[in-house]
Amino acid sequence: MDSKDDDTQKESTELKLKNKDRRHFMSKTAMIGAGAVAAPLTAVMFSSLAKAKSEELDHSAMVNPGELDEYYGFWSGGQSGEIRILGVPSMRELMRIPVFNLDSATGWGLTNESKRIKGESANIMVGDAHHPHMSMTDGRYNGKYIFINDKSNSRVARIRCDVMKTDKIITVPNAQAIHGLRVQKVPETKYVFCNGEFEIPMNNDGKASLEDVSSYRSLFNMIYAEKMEVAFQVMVDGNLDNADADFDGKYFASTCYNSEHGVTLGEMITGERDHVVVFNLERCEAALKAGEFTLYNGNKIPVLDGRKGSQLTRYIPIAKSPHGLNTSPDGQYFVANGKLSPTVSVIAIAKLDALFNDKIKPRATIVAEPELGLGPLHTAFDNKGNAYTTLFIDSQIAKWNVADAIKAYQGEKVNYIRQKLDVQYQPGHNHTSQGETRDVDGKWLVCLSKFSKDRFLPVGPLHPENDQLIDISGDEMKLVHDGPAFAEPHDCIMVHRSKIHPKKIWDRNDPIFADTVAMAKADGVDVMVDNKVIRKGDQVTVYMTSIAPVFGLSEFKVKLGDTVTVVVTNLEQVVDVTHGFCVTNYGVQMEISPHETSSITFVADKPGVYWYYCNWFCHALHMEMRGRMLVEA
Ligand code: CUK
Ligand code: CUA
Repeated sequence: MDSKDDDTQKESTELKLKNKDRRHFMSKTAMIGAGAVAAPLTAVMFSSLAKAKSEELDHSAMVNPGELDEYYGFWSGGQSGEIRILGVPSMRELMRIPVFNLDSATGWGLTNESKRIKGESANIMVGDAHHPHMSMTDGRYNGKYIFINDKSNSRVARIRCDVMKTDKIITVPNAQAIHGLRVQKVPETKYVFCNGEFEIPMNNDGKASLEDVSSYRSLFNMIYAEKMEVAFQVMVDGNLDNADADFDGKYFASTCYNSEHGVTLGEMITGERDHVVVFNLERCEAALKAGEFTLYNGNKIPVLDGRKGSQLTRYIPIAKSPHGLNTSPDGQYFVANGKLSPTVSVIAIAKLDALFNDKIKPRATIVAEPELGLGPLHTAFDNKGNAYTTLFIDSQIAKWNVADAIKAYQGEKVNYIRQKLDVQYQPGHNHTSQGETRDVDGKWLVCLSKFSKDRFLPVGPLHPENDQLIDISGDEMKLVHDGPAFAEPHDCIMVHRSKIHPKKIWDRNDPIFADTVAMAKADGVDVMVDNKVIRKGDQVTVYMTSIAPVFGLSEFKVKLGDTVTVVVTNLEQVVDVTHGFCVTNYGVQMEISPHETSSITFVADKPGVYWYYCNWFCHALHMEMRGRMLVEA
């Protein structure tokens, strides 16, 4: 052995020792105080900061210019509050869908159409979007809607996939911090369900004791997917985190931490065990019918009692502070990810009937508890019986075989770990192509890494995240692409392009701008033809058409203090010719795509001449596509 090998040998021994230490104190987390745990955990996370070798790119993932990707990727935009559409495998960003955020490019949050959709939360311009999931029929994506949560303002939004625009946003009452969100898979997405993560007093009206933690509750929320109304809520013990549904239309499961009802970090991690809570849909619907619910906070949403001992739920004890919950696409298992424990817990869905009929104990539903590494957060699946679990602290993805993990749990000597792949760095979610559906195809795995550290040119103290594409079609996982991403994709899905059929231009009867068109009609205006200014007192509505390179009106006159609504209809039938409407120095800006009508309302609070112009490049005479708003003092 030469000296270099010697060094390598020494290094790896040191690494092993270090790993042993790490595992040691991880196993003690339950016993040490929170401060003592948190600091060393941070140190461990960054112990692997040494620059990883750059990798040779495997060009099989290459999508040539002009070629189309095989999958649509829908990425949550985290704190940016939006959704992004990526092409996979190229990882090219195709579009952004503003959802909870204010969007300068499209005027989302400013236009009357978007304000109507945002409803009661129209004045909120921020969001924390985590979990985008597509509606399903018979356990397969149906291309209709994407649903996504807003943790920061307790909202759920729906995106219409025919136009790739948000069409409904609701605030979930009685709950705070809507986090885990999924859809009913079978027979179809009648319900979208989501967790109110933070527990709050029931009623949260400030009248009862605010300090009495025993009155705090976290709710599981069932929302009608078509109506986008809360159908009912289920009160639980503990804090619900992530959830998923079975492939039978019977059970929903959610990880649940803080069974201690703690309100500080220390209090939240004192217990040894937390739970997976399983919800029985049939029993919940029966309780609802029988009127076995309570109303809170003066609203009409029925709240069922699913606390420990309830017939609506079962609490399956697992290692404390679990995080992700994922259903295997063969419909057999719920996999709960340990986070603080190096294990994941595999629950056999086939045993849940017996559990609900009290034939077996909760722990008897667990058929495997493989030890995978440090910080398991989320698990994805291929079509060959393998699972892929992100290890946040180890900065790895562990590929493991579910059947072998079950054998090992029964005492057989089998190695269920197939491979561990280093990822860069600290992965949160991962997701396989169509991996949450019956159409799972075992081709691609995306790993959403929370830290990029040294992977890209430095851009200041705030770093991008790193979305990594991994080829899982062979026996070995192969990293094929790093993609920096702005704040902060928590989760994504990959949908085969055959499932989605977006419109090329707007349908004139689209409900998103139907109210605006109806308003015009009431004013005697046909928005496809007329260019008119209508005054009612100090309310002025300006109707104009747009076709490159002119607006239907080259000027309009208002008085200082008027409330002005500008309605622009894009008459283009040519694909991709989008116009903008923008009033200089007025903060007024919006997009109008072919055959769309958009409107925006503002107060003419500055006298003088203000040019309005088209801010989407549309024509050789785009710069000349403008007019004057004359504001009389
Ligand atoms: S959570 Cu972010 S890494 Cu909101 Cu799905 Cu796990
Ligand atoms: Cu119209 Cu630029």
